[in-house]
This record gives sequence, structure tokens and C-alpha cells, in this order.
Amino acid sequence: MTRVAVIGAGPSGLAQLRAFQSAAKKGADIPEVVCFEKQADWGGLWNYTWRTGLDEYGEPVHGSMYRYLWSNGPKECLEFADYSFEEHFGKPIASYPPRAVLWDYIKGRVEKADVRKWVRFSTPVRMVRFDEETKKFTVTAHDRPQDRMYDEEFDYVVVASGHFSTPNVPYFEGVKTFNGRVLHAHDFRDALEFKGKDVLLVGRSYSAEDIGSQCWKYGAKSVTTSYRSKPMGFKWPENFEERPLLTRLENKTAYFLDGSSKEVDALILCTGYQHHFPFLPDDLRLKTANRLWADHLYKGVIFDKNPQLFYIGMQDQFYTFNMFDVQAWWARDVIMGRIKLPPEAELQANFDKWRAREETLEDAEQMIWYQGDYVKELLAETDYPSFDIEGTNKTFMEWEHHKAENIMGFRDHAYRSLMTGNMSPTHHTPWVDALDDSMEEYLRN
Ligand code: FAD
Ligand code: NA7
Repeated sequence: MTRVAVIGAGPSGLAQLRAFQSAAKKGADIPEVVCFEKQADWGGLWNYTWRTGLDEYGEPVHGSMYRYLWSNGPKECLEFADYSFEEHFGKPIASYPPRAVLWDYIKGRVEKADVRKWVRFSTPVRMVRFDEETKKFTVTAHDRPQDRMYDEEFDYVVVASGHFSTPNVPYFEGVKTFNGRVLHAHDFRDALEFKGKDVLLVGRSYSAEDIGSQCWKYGAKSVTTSYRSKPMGFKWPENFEERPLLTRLENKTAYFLDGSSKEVDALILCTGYQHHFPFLPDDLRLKTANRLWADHLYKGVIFDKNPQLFYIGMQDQFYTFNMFDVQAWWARDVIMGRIKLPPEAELQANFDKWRAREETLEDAEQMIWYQGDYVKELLAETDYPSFDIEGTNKTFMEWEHHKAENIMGFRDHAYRSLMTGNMSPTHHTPWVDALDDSMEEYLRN
């Protein structure tokens, strides 16, 4: 029997499990699927952990999410086409759910699909090797509760281990002797730690924007973000400002490229993440920056050096859950022989086409249309339920517009579901005043 190993049970890995289960439900003979998950539960980053550094087994903590995190984009843009929010919650809900609500939604679909039995929890994959003669992979996994390492053979491997967990940590002069707290966004957990403090963040992307906003919302005395390339440019509140790049630190003073300085209590490095696969040898390991068209992946999914190896969710992301789904459905169909791979020259030409267009992208709007077109290309080749990509792109445009209008108020907007056609209600409390991020509070009418 054909065997498929899926590494990781976050949104991408779970998409892969659901893809196979949905084929089985329609009567197809599916391969045996084994999913290895390092954490004790599924949901990937959405499964919040209070831990930082190493976990209870000494493994690097995967989680980068923090308390009070609310979706940074409209939920209408990530909705599963085969399992709507309305189906899960039994009613339309507001558009920017807190983490716990999205985690519940992610779990709901795979609980319904009954695929938990395919997952081996608390089992990190240590190594994957490919034998050129037998054309099989050997996966070495570590059952942590039993403290037992073992090998198993597979015909296909799907890597779905995420790429927002291993921090990219640049060095700034004077940081060793800085008289305040220093951390990377990966280790940020609770904004209340910074209440009454002057906080400095380095970076200009989602983490800087959202962690800065969190600190402001939960009572930081001031928030300063420092950019390398260009400012975020939002209309920030009074005690929130953007400065050019941090050049050095001295005691508690931060100095910036424009010669200005500021006393700060804490430094949060929102400087992004590395694609990091310590369990893959050189011939199987994806090496890419965080970009919309990742290196080495034909159709954004198949590893160019080995057509039995797939990577899901490795792109920089506007689209998330439903893009992972489309990728997983596509990978499933290649594995099951439903999609015949074209000759390599054709795959390369397809890669070159997407790469060339990626290099022309100038702003978020163009990037959204680009990723939407990519999702559309894969969607057309699978039986994933079709959904309105143009409509999704337009919702993303509204989101961008609402952020430009009011960065601390964009989450108060509501959008129409592209899956059910129903309008979402406005949330009962403006985001700036909603300090309780529990699911009960969010779903309260
Ligand atoms: P992950 O969620 O990272 O899951 C990967 C899984 O693989 C984990 O469960 C991990 O334990 C497991 N794993 C890793 N290594 C191994 C190993 N060696 N062996 C076995 N298992 C392993 N997206 C949105 O759509 N909206 C948001 O609001 C949003 N907010 C975000 C906020 C933060 C702080 C971050 C970091 C990301 C956010 N994202 C958001 C993007 C996020 O990447 C996706 O939503 C999604 O979690 C990606 O799913 P994934 O399965 O690819 O990776
Ligand atoms: P991103 O989106 O990869 O952004 C990384 C940011 O870090 C970006 O603004 C970079 O600046 C900045 N960066 C990287 N290295 C440096 C150095 N050396 N000096 C200064 N600034 C630097 O990561 P995020 O954590 O923001 O977001 C990741 C995911 O989390 C995302 O999908 C969200 O949904 C949540 P640049 O822009 O290149 O000037």
C-alpha cells in the first residue's frame, strides 16, 4: 500500500489530511496517511502555548502566537470552501475573530472528518532520507512520551511544518549591555508585561504592526517602531511613532539612523522568521526566503529536486487556510495519479512565469491579485469546492482600505462571506475596548 507521511498538523498539514479524507468519503481508495506532530495537540500556531524557549521535552517551542491576538485579516478571506464559519458556529459571526475562535474553527472541520486517528502527537520528525534505488523515504520520528525513536518507510512526504517559528535575530550594537528586556516576536506572549513602559519594536511588517498595536491597546506608555526599508505609514495614535532603523543601544537609550534617540524599557525584534527544516538533509531541504513565489517549488508545492516530496504553505501569505487547502488537494491528486505531472521543462516554464510576475509586484494590491491568481490556477485543477477568488481579492482590498483609514479600528468592520453569501455581523465591542479575547465573549450576542 502507498504510504504518505505528513509532517505537521497545523492548518497546512490538516488541509492535507482533509484532502485525503474527502477523497475517501467519495469512494476513492486512498493511501495510508500518517501525520507526525511535534506538539500535543493540533492547530499549529493557532494552538497557543504559554511556553517560550524549550518545551517540556526540550524541543524548541513552535508557537509564535500571543494572548489577545485577533485575526489580522478578514476571516472571510481564509474561510474553508468545504466548511463555512456558519456551519461551525451555527450562525454568522463577526469578521476578525480572536485566536481561540479560529483555533476552534480549524479543529471543527478535522473533528468532523474524523482524522485525528491519523496523527501521532508529541512526535517530532528527526530526519527524512530518500533512497534513490528503492525510491522510498525513511522517516525517523521520536515518540516523546515513550521516549522512543523509530524509522518508517513512505512513498511520499508532505512537509507542512510552517515557517513562522524560527526567529531571524539581527544584532544591534550595544544590545548585550542594554538595560531593558530584549526579545524576538516569537517569544512575545502578553502585552500587559509592557503596560506603562516605553517599548521599541524593530520591523515594519505584520508582527511590528500587530504587537505594537497590542502593546498600545494594553497600556504601554509609548510605542516606537523602527523600519529598515520604509515606514508602515499608518495614522498612528499620539503615543505611537515610526522612526528609521535602530543603529545602536546604550544603557536604555536607543539611537536611530536619523540621529534621533529615545529612552526605552524594552526592545522587541519583529524581524521575521527563517524557513528552518532541521529534519531534512541537503538533497531534500527547501532553501528560500519568505516570498510570494518561493524558490524550488514547482506549482508552489512540489520540490524541484524530488517529485515525491511536497511542501504546503511555504509562501509569504495573504491567502492562508483556503490556499493551503487548494495546495493540499493538488498534492493529493498528484500522489493519487489524478494529476499527471507535465515534463520538467513545462514545470520550470510555469515556475519562471510566476517568478517573473512576482518580481514586478509593487504594492499589496498587486500582491493580493497575484496570490489570488495562483490559488485560481491550482483550484481549476482539483475538485476543491470552487470559490469566488475575485470576491476574496476585493475583500482583501477593503481590508487594506480600512487599515489605511484607521489602524486601530479596522477590525470593527464586517464583510460578506464568499462561501455562504451571508453578511457577517459587526462585533458587539470596538476592538480597542475589547480586552477579553475569549471565545465566549466574542460569540456573545
Ligand atoms: P503552522 O501553523 O506553523 O503549523 C506547523 C505545525 O508543524 C506545528 O503544529 C508544528 O508543531 C509542526 N511541526 C514543526 N516541526 C515539526 C517536526 N519536526 N515534526 C513534527 N511536527 C512539526 N494567518 C492568518 O490567516 N491570519 C492571522 O491572523 C495570522 N496571524 C498570525 C500571527 C502570527 C504571530 C504568526 C506567526 C502567523 C500568523 N498567521 C496568520 C500565519 C500562519 O502562518 C497561518 O495562519 C498558519 O498557521 C500556517 O499554517 P501551517 O500549518 O503552514 O504552519
Ligand atoms: P515578515 O513579514 O517576514 O517581516 C519581517 C520584518 O523584519 C520586515 O519588516 C523586515 O524589514 C524586518 N527585518 C528583517 N531583518 C531586519 C534587520 N536586520 N533589520 C531591520 N529590520 C529587519 O515577518 P513578521 O513576523 O512581521 O510576519 C510573519 C507572519 O506573522 C505574518 O504572516 C503574519 O500573518 C504574522 P523590511 O520590510 O525587509 O525592511
